[in-house]
Amino acid sequence: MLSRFVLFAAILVLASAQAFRAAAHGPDDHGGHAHGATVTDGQPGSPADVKRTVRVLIRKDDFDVKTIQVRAGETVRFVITNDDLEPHEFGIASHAEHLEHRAMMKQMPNMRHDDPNVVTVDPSQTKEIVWHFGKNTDVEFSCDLPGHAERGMAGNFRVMH
Ligand SMILES: [Cu+2]
Repeated sequence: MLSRFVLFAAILVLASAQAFRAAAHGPDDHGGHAHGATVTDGQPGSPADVKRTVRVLIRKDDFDVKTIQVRAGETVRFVITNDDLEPHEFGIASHAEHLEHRAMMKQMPNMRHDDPNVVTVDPSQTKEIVWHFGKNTDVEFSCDLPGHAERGMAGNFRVMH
């Protein structure tokens, strides 16, 4: 029974991780994507293209910012520091992708991320994401650990054209 559960869990993680990671592939991959209209129109950025750094502080179950303004086509370095006493995530994705990722994290609450668009940040730790924004305005950041976004640990990117 145990091994069957582990196998099932592994398949679930693989399937979900692929779905979430699809967010990182950029506009060229949209054709094969199953999310419909809401797909993150962005991709991992190159550090050489970074002209702006945005610092995000996590304290007491929340981010210190609720809206981050970016320009379409801009590459931004996010430096995320966790001043809380428990781990949190900072992830960049469309609304639909975040919902999907939250459902996965409910099944696998201990799963950790060091992906191009989502990182797990331990207490007192700082991590970075370099992200190149596309033109799509449906881009949000949130902590998708169980219950966190639902309690308000989420915010929007305002993509300026
Ligand atoms: Cu959190």
